[in-house]
Parts: sequence; structure tokens; C-alpha cells
Amino acid sequence: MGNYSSRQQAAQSETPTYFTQEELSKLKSEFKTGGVENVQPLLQKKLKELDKTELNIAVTGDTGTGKSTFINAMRGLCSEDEGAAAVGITETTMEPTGYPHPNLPNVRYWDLPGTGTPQFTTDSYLKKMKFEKYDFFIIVSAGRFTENDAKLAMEIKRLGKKFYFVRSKIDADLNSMRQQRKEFDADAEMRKIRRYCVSGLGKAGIPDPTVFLISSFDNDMYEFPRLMKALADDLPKIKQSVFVLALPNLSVEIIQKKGEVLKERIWMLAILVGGVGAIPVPGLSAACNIGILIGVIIYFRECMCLDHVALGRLANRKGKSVEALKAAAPSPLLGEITADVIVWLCTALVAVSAVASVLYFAPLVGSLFGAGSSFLMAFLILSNALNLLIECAIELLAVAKGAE
Ligand SMILES: Nc1nc2c(ncn2[C@@H]2O[C@H](COP(=O)(O)OP(=O)(O)OP(=O)(O)O)[C@@H](O)[C@H]2O)c(=O)[nH]1
Ligand SMILES: [Mg+2]
Repeated sequence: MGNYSSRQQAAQSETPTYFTQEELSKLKSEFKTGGVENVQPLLQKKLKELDKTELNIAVTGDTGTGKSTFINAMRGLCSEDEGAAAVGITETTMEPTGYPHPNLPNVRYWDLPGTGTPQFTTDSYLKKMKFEKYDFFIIVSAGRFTENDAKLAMEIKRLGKKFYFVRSKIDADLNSMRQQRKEFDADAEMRKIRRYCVSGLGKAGIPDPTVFLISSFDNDMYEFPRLMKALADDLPKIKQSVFVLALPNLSVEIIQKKGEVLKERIWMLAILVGGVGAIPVPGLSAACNIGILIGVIIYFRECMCLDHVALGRLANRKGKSVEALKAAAPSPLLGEITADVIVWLCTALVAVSAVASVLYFAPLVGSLFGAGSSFLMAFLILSNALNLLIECAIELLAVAKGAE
């Protein structure tokens, strides 16, 4: 026990939670005086706040560098998918256009018009683009480092915003070099391109910039995944969790990170699910609202890119049918989520170690999750569903990679 509480303490100091110390104290005192009924509105408020958290990411750079294609790749879309940003070899983007994430509409990528065209001069550009509303900027560059790249970087820095410098179309660069050189070393070529961009930014007064060499066509290769990680790591806790959920399933690491974000919310959701409504599901407390439970599982499934629409896009991209994908990673959670599925989830409940994680994040509500409580049941069902969805997403990632 002593061991557990020291672990708990360490976890509390290391793990930033969604709650401030003040909010945690309030939760504790409300729980002491009015029990779960008093805690529920506070949790509901917190989940609403998470739901409403906006993230606005501006994507800028010279015309034709691949900004719109990059935005589609970030949203897990191809240019032919519904809702994708228009892409082309002629100048396509003239007005800042916000593209919401397909399942998390509060995460928006703003496709800014290309700089350096007669319509836009860099000097007034950022003001016109209402720079203050963006959380950060991504400057997309391709081919030569331009004066506009340097000006944009300096201007964004001057305005006190953070930017990431992305060198796109790296696939095309490497392909053409491969054809020109007798001895071709991709890593050495990438080092050269990086040095070139770093020196351009250095001359513009940006010391030690981080440059990401990416291809929006192969977003699981080169430095696309490293860029995703850097963007996520730099955001404050709440925005970070929202951003992570909006990432495409490019790697096992991303899928697991999404799982961690959702796991942190399960105890809150379980408390909300556990005290309302009435359903006759064996093994499930009569006080548990099955509608909310199903809703939460559907939300988890969307975050894991396992909903029907996301599977359709993946199938299209890999030249397979949705049925073939589902057959490769079969799970009742990929079909309609019904009361029967919830009962099925009850039959294979997760190990008690998952309960430790709820105490880890919310020691104050530990006592609510005693054996046999409806909260514990809802918590275990949601944990079980989430673990199965994580496994399924990882299996599908392997299937998708195998299809290439
Ligand atoms: N090989 C390769 N081509 C790319 C990549 N990204 C974009 N392209 C191509 O580059 C061209 C321009 O891409 P867009 O995404 O329309 O560029 P943009 O920066 O949005 O262009 P404007 O809106 O006109 O400023 C298209 O033909 C894309 O297919 C990439 O990573 N690799
Ligand atoms: Mg464009």
C-alpha cells in the first residue's frame, strides 16, 4: 500500500491533469459535502471545456509549395476525399480557409494564400491573415529557400508567435537526385537539404531553427511523424490532448498516445454514465445510462479513426474494401454499438490494474470505484472498449502498411 501511495504521489506530481490544483480541491470538498451529485456538474463542465477547446493552426508559405496538400495529410485525407482542400499546379488558394478536422471540428487548419504572388506582399500579409487567432504557424517551403520564407519566419517571430519550418515534397527531391546521381545516399541528401534551410533561416536571424523534411504523400515517412510529435509536445496540456486526438493514425506511437489521452477521461465519463437513466442489461447497474455509454464508445471509435467514414477513406487509399479491412481486424466494436455489444464487453472485463489508473488521476474519487459500484462497472466497460479499439487500430495500421 505504501508502495502504491508513493507511486500515486509521484504520478500526481509528474502527470499534469486537466484540473488545476484549485479545481481539484473544489472537487474534493464538493465530494465530501454532497457526494457524487455535487461532483458530476463539475466533471460535466470540464468535459464541455475540453470539447470546446479550439486549436487553430495556420499553414503558410510560398505559392505552390504544398500547403493545401499538407493540410489534407494532417487531416488524414487525400485530395479526392470529401471536404479536402483544393490542390493544384495553378494558384488555388486565394482567401484564408479553415478546414475542420473530420471528427473534431474545433481543430482547424487554416490554409493561407501563397505568399509572394502579386496579390500579396509579405509585409501586410500576416496582418491581413489575422495572425493573432492562430495557436501556431507552419511555414511550408519547397525547392529553393526564398526571401519570402525568411521574411515570413522573421515576421511571425516578431509578432511573438511560434512557427515550424516544413520543407515539403522531399519525396520528389530524393527521386530526382536518385536519378541524377550514380551513388545515391538519401540520408546524406536530407542532411544537405536541412543544412541549406537552417542556413537560410540563420541568415534571416533565426538561430537554431528546427526544420522538418516531409512528404505529404508519404505522411508516415521522413519527418512527418516527428513533426506531429513536436507540435503535440509544445502545446499546453488541454490543447495537446485535443491535438493528439485529431492526428491521423500514422504510427503505433500516435495510436497509443490517443489511447492515453482518452484513458485520462474515462473516470470522468464513468462517473457521468454511472448515475443516470435505467437499463436492463445483466451485469450492469440499473443506474447506468446505456445511451451515454454507447455514445462514449462511438466517440472513442471516431478518435481512433475506426468509424465507417474513416475506414472507407483508408480502404480507398489502400485499394481494399471496407469489408476486407474489417475482416483483417475483426471486432464487434466496428459494427453497430448496441446493448448486446455492451453486454459482450462486460463478459471480458479488464484487469484490475486499469482501476489503479483511475486512482492515479483522481485519488479523490477512488472510493466511488469500490467493487460492485455502477461507476466501477462503467469504468471497466469503457476501459475494455478503449483497449480493444487501440488493439484494432494497431492491427489495421499493420494491414494498411502491408498493403503498400
Ligand atoms: N511530390 C510531391 N508533390 C507534392 C507534395 N505536396 C504537394 N505536392 C504537389 O504540389 C502541387 C501544389 O500543391 P498544393 O497543395 O496545391 O500547393 P499550395 O501551396 O496549396 O498552392 P497555392 O494554394 O496555390 O499556394 C500539387 O500538384 C501537389 O500534388 C509532396 O509532398 N510531394
Ligand atoms: Mg493551396
